[in-house]
Amino acid sequence: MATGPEMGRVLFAVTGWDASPWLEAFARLAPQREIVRESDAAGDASIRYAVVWKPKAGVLSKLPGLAAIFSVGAGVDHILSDPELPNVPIVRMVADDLTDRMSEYVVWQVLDHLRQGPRYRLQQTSRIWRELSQPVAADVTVGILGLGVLGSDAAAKLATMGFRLAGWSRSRKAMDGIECFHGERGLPDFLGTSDIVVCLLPLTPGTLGMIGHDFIAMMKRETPLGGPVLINAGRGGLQVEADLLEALDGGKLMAASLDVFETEPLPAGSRLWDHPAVTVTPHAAAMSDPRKLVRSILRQMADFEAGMPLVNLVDREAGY
Ligand code: NDP
Ligand code: OXD
Repeated sequence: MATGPEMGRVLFAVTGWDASPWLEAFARLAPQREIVRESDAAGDASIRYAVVWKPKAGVLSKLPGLAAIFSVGAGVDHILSDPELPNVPIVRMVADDLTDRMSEYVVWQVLDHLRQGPRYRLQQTSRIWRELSQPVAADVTVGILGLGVLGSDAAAKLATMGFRLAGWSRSRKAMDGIECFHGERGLPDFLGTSDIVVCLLPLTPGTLGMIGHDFIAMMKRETPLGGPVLINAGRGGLQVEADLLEALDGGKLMAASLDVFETEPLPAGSRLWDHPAVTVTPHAAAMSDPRKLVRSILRQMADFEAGMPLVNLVDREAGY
């Protein structure tokens, strides 16, 4: 393992997150590794790594010694959007802690819709005592957009509860217990079979704005829940919120749980906030916990310095 001067310095640059628990974790787990903040970084050739969330455009291009970029999140759209992004490997976050948290969110929201949560909450506000029809999990197909690290784990956890499962990915897949669809041509059949659609897709040029009018028109109309349900914890850039609201108002979409939005924070004036069929969470489906994630970032840096390859690399061409 490298020590002293061979050990690369690290730029830590996050926008919109509290940096202090991350800095504390770095200091506790690797006191010998120097962490540099953005204000001191420009032109520093001794910085070999950047650990980032939504880094400001152009910051990374000013690091002449940069060898790798680490995303503290699973998604990397916040990095790839930099027009001056240097051509170094990008490592995205893959960690059991993050995966477990996302699957908890997905199971929570799927069960809430299965058990008529949004309607019971409305009834409660009017003191209405009325039992609603109640399908069981085995009557309901949950379709997962994105069968990657997060989508496949959420599917496995939903399967243990008895849900029927469908999945959609870019490449063809065969997965036990999941009816798999892929590519643009597989989307209509996937949507036609899914009662609850869960989006765990990355934001790429191929997925931008895909959950809009045409997508909703392809969703299954007759479902055991009374209509189609959408859960989006992927990225807000995938959804067209005006089209979602129109579909919710017109009953084409029965309900939606949204964790991510076109603009974040969700503007106070958005009608999504108080739509009775919408559950809003503030991009909190799976938080990145520094106590769990810093260790794995440091391990990769040490492995890299010992000559081992980086893992969980982003395919820039594909955009994720
Ligand atoms: P992965 O890269 O492991 O999986 C991505 C999946 O999406 C793959 O199955 C991939 O297909 C599929 N995919 C990508 N592009 C397309 C396309 N154009 N058409 C069809 N399928 C496509 O990512 P993760 O599962 O780790 O994470 C998914 C996303 O979840 C992240 O990118 C991030 O945006 C979001 N996220 C949100 C969080 C939150 O708190 N709300 C927290 C963490 C992540 P294939 O298998 O063929 O490559
Ligand atoms: C992520 C996120 O990409 O938190 O990990 O959105």
